[in-house]
Amino acid sequence: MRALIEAFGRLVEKIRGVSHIDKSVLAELSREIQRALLRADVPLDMIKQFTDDVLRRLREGGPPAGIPIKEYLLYVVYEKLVELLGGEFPAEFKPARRPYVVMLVGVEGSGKTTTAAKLAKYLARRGYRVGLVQTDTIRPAAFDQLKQLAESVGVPFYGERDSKSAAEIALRGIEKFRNLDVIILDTAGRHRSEESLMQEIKAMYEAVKPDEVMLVIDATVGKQAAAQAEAFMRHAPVHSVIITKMDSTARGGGALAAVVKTGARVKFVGTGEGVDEIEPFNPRGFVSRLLGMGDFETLVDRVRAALEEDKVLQEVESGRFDLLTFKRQIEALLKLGPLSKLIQLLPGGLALKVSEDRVELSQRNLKKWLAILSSMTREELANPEILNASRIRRVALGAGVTPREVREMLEVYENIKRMTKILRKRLRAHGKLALRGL
Ligand SMILES: Nc1nc2c(ncn2[C@@H]2O[C@H](COP(=O)(O)OP(=O)(O)OP(=O)(O)O)[C@@H](O)[C@H]2O)c(=O)[nH]1
Ligand SMILES: [Mg+2]
Repeated sequence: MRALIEAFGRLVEKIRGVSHIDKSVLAELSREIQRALLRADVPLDMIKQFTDDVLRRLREGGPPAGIPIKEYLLYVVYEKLVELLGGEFPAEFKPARRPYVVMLVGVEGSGKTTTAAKLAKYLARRGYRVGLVQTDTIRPAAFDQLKQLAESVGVPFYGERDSKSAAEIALRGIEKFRNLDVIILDTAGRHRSEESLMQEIKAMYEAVKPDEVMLVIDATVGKQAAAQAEAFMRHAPVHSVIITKMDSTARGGGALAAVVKTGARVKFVGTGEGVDEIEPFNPRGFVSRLLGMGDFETLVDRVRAALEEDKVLQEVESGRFDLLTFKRQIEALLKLGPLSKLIQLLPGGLALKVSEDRVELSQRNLKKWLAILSSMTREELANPEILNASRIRRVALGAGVTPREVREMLEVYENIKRMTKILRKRLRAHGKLALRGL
């Protein structure tokens, strides 16, 4: 993981040093991105796709006004990395019924037994009553290993030292723990062959019908994780994946990306040998750490708000400016602070006129307007002219303001709308921040 952070750290440094964008800067960045992803052992086709995507994003449009080019580059790389690792999803573990049976599967030494104990502790801490069942009848030490781990994390254990059938042990374990919330089944990883391992897993799956099959994959296999996941998927459904040993390799990123590509969902990552070293996997958090920035969310929010503003400007430019546009503009303004481009672009005289109308673009006013706009229907937002006295009363009531305040806001909107003609001319003169043609 440290080597991975270093590789991405170099990329971030390079981006921070960028002062302008041209072909050679893009080529250099793209090489640095490829180096970092190769280091992480991301599959080659994914690397190619990734850099193509990033470059396309940059060519499609430069940074929105007000956002320095390097911040925009960081934003694009960050967003694309999050996407590569599965996008935005909450990695929640929610036992849908009781008892909820989790079956851990994986090749020999991937970390199943350790992970079973980690998961048990993680869930017990969150108030679930958890039981651990050892079904590994092949490795002689497996029984004691999990029994001791269960004791150390303080959850009940079930196992049968001399039994031969894994499925039968599992069923008796589930019966014994039927009053608990979550039952975690550990399985054998050592087998004569991959085929016999898969056959046992298949047989056990069919006998036990667990609620969730979790595949445990060692991060050091890197992009091979995809083939491993697919092999298991051919024999039993894989509902979720845990990637272990993230602490001990630079290849964890590649393992994650490769697994995501198979369509499986990574729910947890293991980050050490200790029973506490497990965490829910969350692409945003992971990428923030990778890029070594704690405050990424603010950067992302700022760039998103600025992009939104650009979109509003485009709508103004194309002559569309209804209350929906106005509402989105206010939302963007609230994120960006009061120095909006829209206001900056207002012809001086008109800006003055706006303030003469007692229109103060204070945060307080913006919030009030947002409340007013939020109590309008979509129809009203798209067709402001239908807002008659009774509709205005209803909107005022919904927003907790007076009808007069609603009318004031509508006046401001009308004013700005009237200005859009002039604004459109200005925008054309302003030019577009095009990176097209690179
Ligand atoms: N550094 C590190 N080591 C881990 C992690 N998870 C497991 N290990 C180590 O990996 C080794 C194998 O772990 P086990 O839990 O016994 O693996 P297993 O899949 O149960 O192995 P078999 O039952 O033989 O198939 C042990 O030395 C663990 O301490 C992790 O997240 N980080
Ligand atoms: Mg084991």
